[in-house]
Amino acid sequence: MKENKMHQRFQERIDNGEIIEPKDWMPKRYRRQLIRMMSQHAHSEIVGMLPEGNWIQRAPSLNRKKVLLAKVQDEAGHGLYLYSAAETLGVSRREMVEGYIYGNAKYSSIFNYPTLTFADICVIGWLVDGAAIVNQTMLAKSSYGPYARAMIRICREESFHKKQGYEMLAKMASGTVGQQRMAQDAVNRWWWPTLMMFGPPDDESPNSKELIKWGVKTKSNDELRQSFVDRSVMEARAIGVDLPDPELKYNEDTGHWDFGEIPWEEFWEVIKGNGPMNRERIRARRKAYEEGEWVRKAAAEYARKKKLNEEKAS
Ligand code: FAQ
Repeated sequence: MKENKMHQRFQERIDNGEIIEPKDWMPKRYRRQLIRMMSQHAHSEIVGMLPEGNWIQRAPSLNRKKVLLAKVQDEAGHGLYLYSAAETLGVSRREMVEGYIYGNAKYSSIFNYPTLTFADICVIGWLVDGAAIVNQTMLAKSSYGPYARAMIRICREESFHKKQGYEMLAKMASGTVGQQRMAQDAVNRWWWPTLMMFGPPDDESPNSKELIKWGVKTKSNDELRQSFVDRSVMEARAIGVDLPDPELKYNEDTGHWDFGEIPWEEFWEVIKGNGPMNRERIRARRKAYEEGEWVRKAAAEYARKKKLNEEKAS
């Protein structure tokens, strides 16, 4: 079949809601876009362990410590499913990992902010996992089978993460005056960076049009951001914290909450590598990667010997 016929057939499959599997024909650009997006997503899960990991030893009780430890382990698992899903597109894990550790592949801007108090851990669960769920629920319907399937389990776990963060924040927001201040301060610092997680505004998002045409994304960055703002307003009110935006106002005509201007300059600086924690995050990941080289070598050698023994025995 000629190349343009194959493109046409591929688009028909997408438009009919068919799921694309690894061995199916796909345009080179579809494959490249998925590798970019899925690997960025995987890196985000792994780098995302750092701000929370910072508080495991300082969690205020044994129970809080156990929950946080389990959450951070879940994020590692998400990174691994996503790397495995991306490998089905013919890229190696080493290539992907080295792409952000030594190259300029991206990971989510949100993980370049510091966690200053334990309230930040509560807010990450509520807002950051909450935003991730809004985005990932959409991706669970993505046209690429391995990505969509990975999202189903990830969303279930993120949903638990969100609830535990919200519950902890609710407790803090109804605690002593000092605790209430700590909770509000964390909300003030994380609110705008969380809105940036959804990506630039639609008219400045070069990838959205193509990703939507191919059913990888089914909603735009702004649509998802709006849906997150709408649900967060109610959740904030219910536990008595304020969202730091004087322009938040319910719009009777649209049925949505209007919000103020996002500080986009800050977003572009963070994704260029100039956020408060970018350098430290990369330094930490590079150190872990280099210190783990012997483990990867030992695993490869073990696999080689095992295969050799199996061949001898057969
Ligand atoms: N950070 O054209 P668009 C989590 C880049 S998981 C950094 O709009 P697209 C779990 C974008 O890559 C969080 N870079 O791009 C957790 C592109 O640059 P490129 C991660 C960003 O792909 C919770 C350029 O800007 N989730 O939190 C960001 O259509 C708690 C132009 O942008 C995912 O990765 C950003 N925020 O839409 C873990 C979900 N936004 O690559 C631990 C999958 C944009 O052309 C603790 N990804 N850029 O050089 C997506 O849904 C999409 O890729 C978007 C961006 C929405 C992130």
